[in-house]
Amino acid sequence: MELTDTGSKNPAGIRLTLLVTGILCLKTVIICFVGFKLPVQSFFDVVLILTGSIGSLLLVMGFSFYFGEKVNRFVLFGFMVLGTGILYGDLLYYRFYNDFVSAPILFQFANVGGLGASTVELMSPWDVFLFLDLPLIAWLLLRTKDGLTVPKGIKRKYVAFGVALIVLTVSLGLVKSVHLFSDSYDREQVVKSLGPLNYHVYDIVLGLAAPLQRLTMTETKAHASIEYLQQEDPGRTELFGIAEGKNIVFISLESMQDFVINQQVNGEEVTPFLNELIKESFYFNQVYDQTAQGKTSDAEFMVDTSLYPLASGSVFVRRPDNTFHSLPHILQEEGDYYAATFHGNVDTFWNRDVMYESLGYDRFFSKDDYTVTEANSVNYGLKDIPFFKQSATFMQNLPEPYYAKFLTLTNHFPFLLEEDDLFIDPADTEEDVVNRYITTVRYLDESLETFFATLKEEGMYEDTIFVLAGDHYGISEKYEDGLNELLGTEATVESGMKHQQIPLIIHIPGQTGETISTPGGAIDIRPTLLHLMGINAENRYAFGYNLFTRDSAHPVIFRDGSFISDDHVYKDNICYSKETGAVIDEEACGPDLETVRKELKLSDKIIFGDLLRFVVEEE
Ligand code: GP9
Ligand code: MN
Repeated sequence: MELTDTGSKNPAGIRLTLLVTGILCLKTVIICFVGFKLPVQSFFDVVLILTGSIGSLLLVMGFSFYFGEKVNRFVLFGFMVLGTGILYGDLLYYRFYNDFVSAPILFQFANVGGLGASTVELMSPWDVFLFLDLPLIAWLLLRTKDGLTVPKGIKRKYVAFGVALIVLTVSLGLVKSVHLFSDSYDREQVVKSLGPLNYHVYDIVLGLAAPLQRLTMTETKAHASIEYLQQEDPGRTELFGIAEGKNIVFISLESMQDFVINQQVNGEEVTPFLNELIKESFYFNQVYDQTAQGKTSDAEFMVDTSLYPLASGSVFVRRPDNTFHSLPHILQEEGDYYAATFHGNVDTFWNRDVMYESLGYDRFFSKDDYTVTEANSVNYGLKDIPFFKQSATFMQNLPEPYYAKFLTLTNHFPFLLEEDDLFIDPADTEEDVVNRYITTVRYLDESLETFFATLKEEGMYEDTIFVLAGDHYGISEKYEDGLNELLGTEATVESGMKHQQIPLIIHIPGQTGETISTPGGAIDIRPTLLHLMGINAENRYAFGYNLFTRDSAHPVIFRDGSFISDDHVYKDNICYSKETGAVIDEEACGPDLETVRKELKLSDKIIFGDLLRFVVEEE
């Protein structure tokens, strides 16, 4: 009785809990505005950001007294430290990836490593302010010894208040966007509406629920879902089959963005070899990077399957045992092709050793197959010049016709190179990452020249179709200022989108060059290649279109729900006129948004439901 009285007369425990929760809330709001720079379009957005975290933080902090009569000050402090730590982790991740960390990506680090050496570079002296309150709170908690008891009635009210706030938060979020939960791939929207902590909880629940989709998928449902992908034949061009029966060499150009093509730095070309090559190739200069957290593996996935990657984590890591209808499978069926893949890194990176089997590759030449020394490697592994040199010898023994995929590596963040490998001076912008990027792109270009020369010498050039494609951006948004400085461009939504373009070059020896400016994305590479190979690209359970006939009115869709179409650009939930760059009414983007939602959801369903096992196997 006495204890209860003490609690209600002097509720220091509850006051402390509210204070600590309030401070953590404040830190969360500051990180949302300053760290994540969440875009604010209306006052409603401000309300969402200010209120989103309170309810759940209250409930979490309540664990310091739910199971005892008094507030456990150590538990309270522990949650404060944990909350601050999570916020800081989110901030560091955001600074590098411009994205919010998701649970699958944490598991992925086992396969690909985390932020690693670059973490220190992501820290700022200002970050110390995030932790300055902790000693003060510790001191306050230590000196508060009385009034820590929390009566049962107060506990009940506390929980009810917390739950009510969460219900309010979710309701406000749904008022702001009815698609809040169905568009869960739009992480920024979820964080803005629910706060970072609720986002993490929601993300974990989604991750745990994902396997259920496989269990509940049935053959009937699979056939009904896949109907959308039974595209009508878009017609053939005179190019259909011009590369029929040829060997295919696909080269993934690590981190290469399209702006480097025909770009000069200090009076020198960054990609002299590619600039010459495109004069005798199909050069697609409006192809967009559509990768998400799976980076290179997402790019590979799109080229091989023409499906969208997952919104969080990599398909290679999350669903490597699925049934796929991939490029190696199609080529095998249609032309008895042998499929091999070459990469100078360890075979387990991105779970490739497992995934390549599901994708139908016959052979994976990885680090163990190459002679890799300290002298001939940099950053992630074997340098591109020795990589291609050694690969050419392996190629001699491939059964023909073959599909050979090469993943380059040297032009990878943080773009490291030794003096001997410099074929161009670094650029001189304020951003060292951009300056170094120019040198590693130039090195990659040099390696391609040596590779083509070797193939010509060895008689492996003439009867081959070459497909070269950038896998994803090299200069992330974090370094965008340096890129704008280099190119003399303004930081606009338009220029940001433009920087998302990757080069796609298809070269058939003896052809005349042609530049194709139809907008498209990485998912369109496979149908385009199949067209040239004389293989029907229709009814291949694919989202991509042949770029020679692609209807530019169909939006190019990005994994976060943004898109680019003939007339509109949609980014960060804002609709822009493509022509003027002006913000326009969201309704104008409505019809395209419908397509975006339909396609992204269906692609996820195919992957999480392992839907192709019902469709492909019966053939
Ligand atoms: C590593 C290479 C690079 O093997 O694929 O990976 P990334 O970080 O670009 O996904
Ligand atoms: Mn990559």
